[in-house]
Amino acid sequence: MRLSHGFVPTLKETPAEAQIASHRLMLRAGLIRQTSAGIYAWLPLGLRVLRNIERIVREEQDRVGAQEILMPTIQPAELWRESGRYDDYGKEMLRITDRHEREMLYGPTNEEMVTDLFRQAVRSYRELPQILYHIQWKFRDEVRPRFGIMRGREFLMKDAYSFDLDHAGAVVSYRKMMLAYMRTFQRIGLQAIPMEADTGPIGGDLSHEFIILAPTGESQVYFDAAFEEMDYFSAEFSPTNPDDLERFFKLMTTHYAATDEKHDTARWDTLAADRKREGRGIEIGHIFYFGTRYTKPMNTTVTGPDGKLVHPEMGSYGVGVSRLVGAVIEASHDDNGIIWPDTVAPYKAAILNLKVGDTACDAICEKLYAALDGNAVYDDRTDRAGAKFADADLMGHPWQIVVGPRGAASGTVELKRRATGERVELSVEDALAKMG
Ligand code: P5A
Repeated sequence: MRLSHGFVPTLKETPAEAQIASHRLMLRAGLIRQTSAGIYAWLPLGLRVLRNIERIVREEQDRVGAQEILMPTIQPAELWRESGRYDDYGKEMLRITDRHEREMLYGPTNEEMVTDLFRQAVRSYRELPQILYHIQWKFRDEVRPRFGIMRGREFLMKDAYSFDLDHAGAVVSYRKMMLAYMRTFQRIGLQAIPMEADTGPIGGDLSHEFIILAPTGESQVYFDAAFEEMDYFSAEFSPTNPDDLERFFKLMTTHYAATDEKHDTARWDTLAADRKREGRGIEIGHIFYFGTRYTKPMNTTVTGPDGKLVHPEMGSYGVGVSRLVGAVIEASHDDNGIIWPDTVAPYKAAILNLKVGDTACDAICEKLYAALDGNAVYDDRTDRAGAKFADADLMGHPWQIVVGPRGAASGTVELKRRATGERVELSVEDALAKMG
């Protein structure tokens, strides 16, 4: 992207409505714009980050054997009457009436719809387990949308749904998803802790929230210091090996970790004072096991091994894909702007031409831009150098390549790593090689 013609409306001033760093920086770096309360348009830089996160989420879902589908955003009220949630869901549900006076709604989640798809297609226990997921926009008419895309009304969620013959099978699916989630978060550069959590309007009796610590987080959380010391690599556990799954689940759930609603003061008090940690956290994912909560009322059965009809056991598993963009920024920024982890950065590098119009500067910049093959932002604007440095830091690309007239004359550029501030003077070729 050439910044002179890029759609990147950066802001010099801090927007008054933004209370937390990620919201402030997303507006200032031109990633998003609000279009209604709690509803946002994604601009080119923001959308590239969203797509990168989505891709990682998708790869890790596929790796544990989940199958991608795409369900619509608009759902018939009828399905929600069957499960009994239509009236319970209250004002958070955006209800719509079509021209034939049919009651519809903009989906806040898809348990009912996926159960309906399943019951039409699956007949026998031999076809189980099934894990289906999609990445789709949701709408929840939140009372207090705030913090930008962190608590929006329209937001992008990855939601997966598992169907198993019995409790033992459902537990395996639950563990697979926990593993997929921890792998996803590690790849995005986030240290998440699975915490025992409430099931709320989804229902069920086993649930974990995935929390990253941040002073601006909306939940109060309590956990054992063991989570700070854990040194494991989630990719070493195989999702198809039951022993690995069990070992991983134990590792994640043996030590105390709970959100406010599930906090058990009696258990907490058995922990030594110097092992207690508490703070604020951001919920980036939430998984649920709820057995036959939907398959029973929705009359969903398969034939079991003995020929009798059984209600499959379900779980559902959500990741806030759009919320993750904000969460990454909360976890990785400084006073000057965003510091994107390599895996989700909108572009790998920013090329800063300090003297647009200078033959040597222009030639080197064009060469770098071509070599980076669509993975660089080229600041070819005629602004002063100070403004370019500030914008590059604000946008947070992992590398900055500074091309000034003095270096250009001798064929060198300055390569800066955004995360460390480290700078080195290198030839064009060496700079490209160093970025890998
Ligand atoms: C699980 C998948 C569910 O809806 N049904 C399908 C279950 N769970 S949940 O906890 O309610 O949501 C899952 C994740 O979505 C994100 N999220 C939000 N992100 C932005 N703005 C919101 N208003 C919002 N509400 C939920 C969270 O990351 C949550 O963990």
